[in-house]
Amino acid sequence: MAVEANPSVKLNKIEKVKAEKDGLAVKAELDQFIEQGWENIDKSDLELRLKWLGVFFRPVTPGQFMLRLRVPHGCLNVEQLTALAEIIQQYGDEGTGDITTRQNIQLRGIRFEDIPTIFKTLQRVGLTSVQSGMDNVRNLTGSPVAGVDPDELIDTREMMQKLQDAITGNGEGNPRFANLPRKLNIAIEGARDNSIHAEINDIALLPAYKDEILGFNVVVGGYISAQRAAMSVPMGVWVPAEDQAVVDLCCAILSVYRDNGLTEGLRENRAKARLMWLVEGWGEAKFREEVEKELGYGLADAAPTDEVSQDKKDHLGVHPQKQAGFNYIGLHIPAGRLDADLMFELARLADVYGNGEIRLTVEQNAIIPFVPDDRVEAFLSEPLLETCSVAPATLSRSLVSCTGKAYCNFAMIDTKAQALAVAAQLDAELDIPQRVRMHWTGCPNSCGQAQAGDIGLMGAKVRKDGKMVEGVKIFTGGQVGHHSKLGELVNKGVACEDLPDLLRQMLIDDFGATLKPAI
Ligand code: SRM
Ligand code: SF4
Repeated sequence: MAVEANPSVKLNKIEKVKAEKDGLAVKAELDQFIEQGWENIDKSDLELRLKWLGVFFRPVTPGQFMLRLRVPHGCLNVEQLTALAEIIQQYGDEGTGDITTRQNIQLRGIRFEDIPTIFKTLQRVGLTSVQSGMDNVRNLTGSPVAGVDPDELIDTREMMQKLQDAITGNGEGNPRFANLPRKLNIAIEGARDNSIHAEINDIALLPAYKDEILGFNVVVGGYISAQRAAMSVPMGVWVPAEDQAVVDLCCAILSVYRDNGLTEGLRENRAKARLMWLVEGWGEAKFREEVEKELGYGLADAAPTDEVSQDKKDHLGVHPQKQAGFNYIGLHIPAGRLDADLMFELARLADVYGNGEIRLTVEQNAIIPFVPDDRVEAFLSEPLLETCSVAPATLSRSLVSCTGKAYCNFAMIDTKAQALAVAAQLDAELDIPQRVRMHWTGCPNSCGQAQAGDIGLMGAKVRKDGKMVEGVKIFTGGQVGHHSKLGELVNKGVACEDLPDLLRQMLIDDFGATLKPAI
């Protein structure tokens, strides 16, 4: 949906690109682009508009594109995971996948000319990559153990699929919500442990009882960016746990955000364009009023408390399900990195031991549900578990890392490789008596959510011995789950080569770690 020109507003660069031609317009031009060759297509189409289809040109690996899917709730089935593995298999060593911090999948190594065929494959297995980048609603996150968690309050999977369908036009692309002032993140939590970091989503629904009816309290405006990290604030409303009510509310918020982006100045400055700026600019009362106007009816006041009462689970290991006799088993995927063989093997385990489902988590791990009690032992002796452990060492277990230098041109460090190496070294040296969630992110955009970690590491250039070298800024104190809070910057720059020593001391001083006896 094009934004009408208003001569009194100075549109930012990206808004001008969108005003010239809608992002989704490239869908109809794909065949022509392929005929031309990616090297010859317009820069705005190549680097920006193709992201509306989930196709990302990577300046670090020109000619090898990244495809960002949508995996609402992180729920995949065997057929889907196998299809994704087959897609990257054809690219040999260049073909990799990542589980993202929004429990989603990105595929890499993709050749431009293969995209139409890949889109057909995605359609065949019920997946889409549409509207997964730029000024769109990103992958919708929810509890990765929905439907199997014994403590669950609301199974939000169907609701989430309906919401994705409404936003994306059943996966075909929906101009109605394809030109927001900026990206927008939505999370819907049906469990008690806030497994999806509600507080850093632009819109988040948290389970809450109102007059003994189960529904959600709504919080809005959470986000992280290079300029600012903000916790969400209460919208002051409650919505019943009914699919249509939730879809209508989210769509109304999106419409209000979209339609007021111009008049409220959001479309002028991209650094001040996330939903929070509208909520703060208007105040919560007016924001609610505008959303109610859009809906055409009033919303109920928020319930006094929500039902988030548990520490955040990491879901690794074997856990009994609400269905007697069955277990969900969480596997650690080192730094979320997948290759075709690993994906085939995960799919096989889900097929042979489970009910064919694979779930992804925002910690970039995988869960296989519905493993019967009498199959758990056999499952645990599968060779894949040597790589994807159910009980990794403390630091490796809770590691989260963004893409980093290998593929992302914003990155100042090679996050995934360093994160794994540092965790392995310190796990070998220390006994650490408690969970320590280390979040690595390659630049201030903070895709790896440094502010959510017990320890957050953000790529930076730092000065050492008179030279600029690769380093990190350090955050501490991030809390997730019940009592969530953002971490704070405590060290403005340490060289990567000095990091293991510094982290070892931090773990000893602040997390009760002790040195393992030398063997
Ligand atoms: Fe992100 C931009 C990767 C989650 C904040 N993010 C990018 C780009 C697209 C930059 C680019 O064009 O190269 C990165 C693509 C690199 C690549 O090749 O993979 C990128 N972001 C990622 C992923 C893949 C990190 C990961 O390894 O998991 C995550 C994909 C999620 C998904 O499936 O959709 C990812 N990004 C996040 C999160 C975490 C979250 O959503 O919980 C954040 C912080 C939360 C938020 O957005 O409020 C995040 N990414 C950003 C920002 C800063 C946004 C802002 O308002 O300024 C950018 C830059 C931008 O949008 O201008 C960015
Ligand atoms: Fe790239 Fe920076 Fe995001 Fe990491 S945090 S994926 S380096 S944009």
